[in-house]
Amino acid sequence: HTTMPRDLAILGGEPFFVQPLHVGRPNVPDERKVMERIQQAIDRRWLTSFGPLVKQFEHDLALTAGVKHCIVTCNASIALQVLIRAGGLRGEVILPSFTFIATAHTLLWEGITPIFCDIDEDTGNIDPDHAARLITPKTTGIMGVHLWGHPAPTEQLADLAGAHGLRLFYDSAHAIGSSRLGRPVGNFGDAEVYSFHATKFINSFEGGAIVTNDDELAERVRSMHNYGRGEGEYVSSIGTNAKMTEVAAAMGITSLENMPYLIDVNRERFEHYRAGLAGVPGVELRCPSRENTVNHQYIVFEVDEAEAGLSRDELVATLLAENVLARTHFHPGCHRTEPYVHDQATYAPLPLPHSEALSDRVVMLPTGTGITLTEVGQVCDIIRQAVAQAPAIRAASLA
Ligand code: T4K
Repeated sequence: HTTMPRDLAILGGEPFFVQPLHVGRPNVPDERKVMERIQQAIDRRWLTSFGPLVKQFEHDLALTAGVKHCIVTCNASIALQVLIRAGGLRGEVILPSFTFIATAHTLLWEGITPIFCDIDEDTGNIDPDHAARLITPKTTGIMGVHLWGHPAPTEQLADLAGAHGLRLFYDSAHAIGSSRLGRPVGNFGDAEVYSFHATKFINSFEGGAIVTNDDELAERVRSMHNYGRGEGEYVSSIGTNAKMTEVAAAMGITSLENMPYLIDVNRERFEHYRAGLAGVPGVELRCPSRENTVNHQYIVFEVDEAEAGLSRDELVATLLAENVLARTHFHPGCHRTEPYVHDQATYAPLPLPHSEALSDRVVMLPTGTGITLTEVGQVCDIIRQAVAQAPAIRAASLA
């Protein structure tokens, strides 16, 4: 790599990067195509409510995932709320604590008690054996999460849900383009929800989608995301406004056209990080398990404090000082976050040692088109140098 020997910024040097490197810097597809599509929408005077771009985006997504129905929405949080209602969830729903807070909040927002489950530390995903121990007479469903785009143990979860007559949904906000045992995400459980927030590798500025192979559920979702209306003015149920705009769909369609290229970009950066971090004591890049093919939209490594000589937080502070805006998703876990932290007996009736341990070790690094391969190498060099100078960094952070 090109990094010259220098003082780390945390030890008094200049930040290596002048411009900050963000986790979640948007991938922007062919701008000309996006603008053309937006111009067409304006020319048509059809800006939202099931316009041609929204219909095309739904069609393209369904085709990509090989799924029967797709309903796009204004974001994934509202999509989860609509799905929770349309799917008839109530009482208690089991979900991993180690996820973005939206997975839990959307349940609570709908008057459901989220019950936090532990994870398998190797995969970061929900542990079905632990989930089984959380089932009570009030349980109506399981909300799995394909964490960081790595598909959850879908076979065991399907068995568990089937054995107890539970609904099985997936928060697939991270996982479009990933697959498990050759089956694309979008086809698991009763329905799945994608996110197209600007920080996701496929984005529509803001946006989400519910995908399902269940005809009846799709019809209810479609109605509820449009104020509970059916054909014409007929209202069949409670509903909300979760519709996507044509501008968002223009970005979404163009972004989705780019997905194979973006997965290559992500994979290339992942391989570069893997090579660059190889052999750094106490630093381990998280890799997909054998069953899964992943979109690599998140680069996550773990810090073993004893081996690295630095805590996760000391290493993050070192990176931030260099203008590498590393994140610690999803520290500290939903059960240790407001409002759940105040009533752990209700929300986390069993201890969650694996979620707590992993959430204290993870660091998320920049990837996608927002970082070059040279910069990836430089970020790795900073991490290597930080571990080599761990005693000095520790002394500086104690001073
Ligand atoms: N379920 C899961 C498992 C999720 O992870 C999420 C969302 C959801 C459900 C809900 O999906 P949505 O309702 O959002 O569709 C972000 C995102 O807002 C959120 O979508 C995402 N997950 C979550 C993990 O992260 P922030 O607050 O950390 O992102 P933000 O806006 O601070 O941006 C991160 C970095 O990216 C910053 O350093 C700045 C940079 N950035 C950001 C934006 C928006 C840019 O350079 N340009 C931009 O346009 O939450």
